[in-house]
Amino acid sequence: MFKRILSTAAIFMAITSTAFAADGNQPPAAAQGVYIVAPADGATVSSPFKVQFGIKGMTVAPAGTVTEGTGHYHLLINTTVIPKGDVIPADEKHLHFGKGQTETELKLEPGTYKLTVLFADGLHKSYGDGMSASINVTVK
Ligand SMILES: [Cu+2]
Repeated sequence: MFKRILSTAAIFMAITSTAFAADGNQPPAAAQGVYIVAPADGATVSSPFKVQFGIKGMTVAPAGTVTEGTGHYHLLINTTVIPKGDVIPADEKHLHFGKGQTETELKLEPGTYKLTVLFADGLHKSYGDGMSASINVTVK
């Protein structure tokens, strides 16, 4: 009986320590990624508003030359991620920041939007899902 309680306690501790490790303000496990610094996911904003991008594990560089480990940001508005290796179109739903900009001022009509940052190489070829991140915002 006592032995059984002990092993239950050991399992419980193993579970809780795993939970702490996953949860405790540590950087995510992935070595590379992009994210939207601002606005926050779920935010309500007034147009125009500033969108700021962030990256880890790769470097921002102007478009034109292809250098491994570098690329530039794209902002996708209410649309899906371009598959890895495909060239990102340039239109009103796919904005390129080919000068290496890390933020932009966005002007949108009132409504709800899904904003996706997508990183791509110097020839605008998508790095795919793993180098993208989305938020939802409401423009009032
Ligand atoms: Cu581009």
